[in-house]
Amino acid sequence: MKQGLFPILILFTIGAFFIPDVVRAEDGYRLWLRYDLIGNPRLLQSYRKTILSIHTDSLSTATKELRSGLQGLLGKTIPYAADLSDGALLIGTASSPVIAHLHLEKNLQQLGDEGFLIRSITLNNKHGIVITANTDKGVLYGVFHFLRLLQTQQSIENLAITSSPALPYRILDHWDNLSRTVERGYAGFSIWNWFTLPGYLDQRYTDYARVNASIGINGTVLNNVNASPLILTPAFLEKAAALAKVFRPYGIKVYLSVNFSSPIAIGNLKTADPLDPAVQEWWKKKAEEVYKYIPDFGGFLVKANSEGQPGPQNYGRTHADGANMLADALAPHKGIVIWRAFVYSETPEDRAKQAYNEFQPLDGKFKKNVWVQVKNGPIDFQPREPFHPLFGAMPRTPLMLEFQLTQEYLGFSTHLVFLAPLFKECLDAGSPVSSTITGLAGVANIGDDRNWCGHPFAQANWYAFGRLAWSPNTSSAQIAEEWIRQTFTNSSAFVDTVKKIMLTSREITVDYMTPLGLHHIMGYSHHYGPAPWYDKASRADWNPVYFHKADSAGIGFDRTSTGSNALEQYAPEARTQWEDIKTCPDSWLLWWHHAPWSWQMHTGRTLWDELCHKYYTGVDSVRWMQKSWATVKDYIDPERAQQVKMLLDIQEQEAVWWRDACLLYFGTFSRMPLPTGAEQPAHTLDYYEKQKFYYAPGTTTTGLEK
Ligand code: BDP
Repeated sequence: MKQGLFPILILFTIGAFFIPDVVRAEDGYRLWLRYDLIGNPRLLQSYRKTILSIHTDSLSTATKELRSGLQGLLGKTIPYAADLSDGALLIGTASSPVIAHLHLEKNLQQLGDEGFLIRSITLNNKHGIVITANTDKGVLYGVFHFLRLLQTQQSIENLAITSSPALPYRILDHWDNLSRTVERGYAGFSIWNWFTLPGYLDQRYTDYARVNASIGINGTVLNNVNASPLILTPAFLEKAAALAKVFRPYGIKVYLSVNFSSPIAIGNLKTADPLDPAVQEWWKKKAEEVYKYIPDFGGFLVKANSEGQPGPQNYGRTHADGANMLADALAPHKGIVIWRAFVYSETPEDRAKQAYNEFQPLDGKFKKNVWVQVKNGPIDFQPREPFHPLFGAMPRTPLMLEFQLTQEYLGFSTHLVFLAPLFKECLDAGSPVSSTITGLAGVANIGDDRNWCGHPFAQANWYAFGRLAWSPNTSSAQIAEEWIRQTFTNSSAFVDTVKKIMLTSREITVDYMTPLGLHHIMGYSHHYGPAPWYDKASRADWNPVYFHKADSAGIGFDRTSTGSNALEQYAPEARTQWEDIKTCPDSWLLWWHHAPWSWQMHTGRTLWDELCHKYYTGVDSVRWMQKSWATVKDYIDPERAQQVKMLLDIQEQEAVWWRDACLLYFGTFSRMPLPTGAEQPAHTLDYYEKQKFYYAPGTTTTGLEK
C-alpha cells in the first residue's frame, strides 16, 4: 500500500460507519420520541445557550431520559454539574437537596402524586430551569413535557408550567392472547413474547414504557379481555412480573384480564359461583400469590357474561356479586377490579339498551374498589355513536371510559383516521361523561410491526389517547400539531397541511362508511368493508340489516318512544337533542329515527340525496387527502412518505367500495337514482355481495378474496 493512502482509508471506513446514521431509513420505531437535532439553527443556538448543565442528586429514569433527549436534540452531551451554575437544569423531587432549598412546596401541593412543575428561576444571579414534582414519577412526566417543548420548538424562556392529570387511571388494554395473536390487532403479533419471557427482556419493553410515560399512561392490561385462565398460573405470573419490573421505573402498573371460570379451569373447583366460600377463598389465595410476584399489581379487568364469556350470571348472581367477590380478594393489597359493562348476549330488546338495563340498577351495589368500564357508545366502537347512556346514570359508581384505538371498525391499520375528534365528541358530550369518569381505557393498537401500529398515522391515536387521558380539554388540533412536529417535522407547510388531513379524516371516514347515523353495516365477523345486506347470522343483532332497517318507506332505527325507546335511558337534556326528528342533527338521524327516503334534511336535500352526497363527498375527500399528501411528502423521509401514499391509495379504493356497495344496496329500497353526472359504480350490487373476505379468526391474517 502506498504511504498516505492508509489514513484516508481509515477515514473512509469511519465515515462509512457514520453515514448510515445520516441516511438511516426512517422506520417509525422511535414514534414521537425521535430526539433528532433541532433543525432551526437560531433556535438550536438559543437552546444550547440556555441549557448548559444538569444539576441533580439522583440518576433517575427521568435524568437519564433528559440527558439522552438533550444529546439528540442539541447535538451535544450536557454534563452533570455538582453545583448550581448559570444555565443549569435542576431536576429532582421536591424533597431532594437540589430542589428543597428553593421552597417550592406551596406550588407543589396542588399537584398530587403525578403532577409536575417547570419553572425558570434566577438565583444568586444565575439563571436556570427547575423541573420538579412530589414524586419521581411526576419528575419523569415533567421531563417528558420539557422534551416535548424542545421537540416542538417552543420557547423555553420564562417558563411557568404546572400540570397534573385530570384522571387518575390512564390505562392501555391489550387484547393480546398468550399465543401472541392479537384480537382485532392489525399491527402484527403481540409485543409480549411469552415464549422468551421472563428471561429475555426485549428492548421494546423498555421503549414501550418510555413512550407511554411520555404521554402519561400509567397502567397496562397485558392480555385479552377474552382471557385465558392460564394467565393466572405461576409460569405466566412470572412473565408478567418480569414486564412489571421493566415498567415500574416508568410509573406503569400491570393489570391482568382474568377469566371468571379460573377457579374451575386452573383451580380444580367444581364451580366459580361468587357466593361459594371455596371460590372466594380461591380468589383470595390467588390475589395473594399475584401480589407476591407483582407487589404493586394494579388489579383485574373482567369481561363477564358477554359474548360467551363466563360470569356470575351463570350461577344466577349479578355483576355486582361477581365484581365484589374479586374486590374483596384484591382489597387487602389495594388492587382494583375493573368490570366491563360491555354485555352482549341474545336479548329481544334493542341491543343498544342492554348494558344500561343490566348495570344501572346495580348503581351503589359495588364495593369501593370496583370500577365499571363502559365503552364510549352503546353499541360497539362504531365510527360515530352517541355517548353511552350509563354515563350520568351511575352516580355512585366510578366509571372508566373505554375507547378503541385499534381500528376494528375504521379500516384496520389501512385507513388514515385520526381518532382524537371521535374521543373528544364523547368527552365533550357534557357533564354526564366528564363528571362521572375516573379514568380512560384504550384498546391498544400496538403490535410487533417495526413501527408498532401498522399505519404510520395510527401512532397518532395512541398519542391522542394518552394526551386526552391526562388532559381531556386539550383540543384535537393541538394534539395533532404536537404529534406531527415530534413524529415528522416542524416545517410549517407540512404541519399545516397534515394537520388539516388529520382533523378531517374521521369525518371523512364516517362519510364514506356510515353517514347520517348509520352504524354496524360492516362485514360479518371480520368487520372489514361494507356488507349492509348481510342477514345470515344466527342472531338478529349480529346482522347489519337489524341496524339500518332499510325498507321501501325509509331507513334507520327508531329508538324513540314509537320504537325501541332506547332514548329513555338518557337524561332529559341529552334526550331533547335527539328525540324530535325535526330537530335531531343530521349526523345522528338514522341512529334515532326511521326516516322516509324523501325526508327533508337540514341541508335542504332529501334523505336519499343527502346519503348520496355524503358517500360521494367521503370518496372525494379521500382523494383530497391523497393530493394534499403529495404536496408535502418531500418534507419528510421517503420511507414513511411512500408508506402513507400506498395506504392512502388503498383507502381511496376502499372508500369507493364502501360508497358503491352501500348506495347500490340502499338504492334497492329507495328506488331512487344516483346523482346525475356522478361517477357510476364499476360493478353491480351482486358483485359486491359475492365478494368474500377471508379471515382466519384469532390471527392477524386478512385479505379480500377476489
Ligand atoms: C368487539 C370485538 C370483540 C371484542 C369485544 C369486546 O369485535 O373482538 O372481544 O368487542 O369488547 O368489538 O369485548
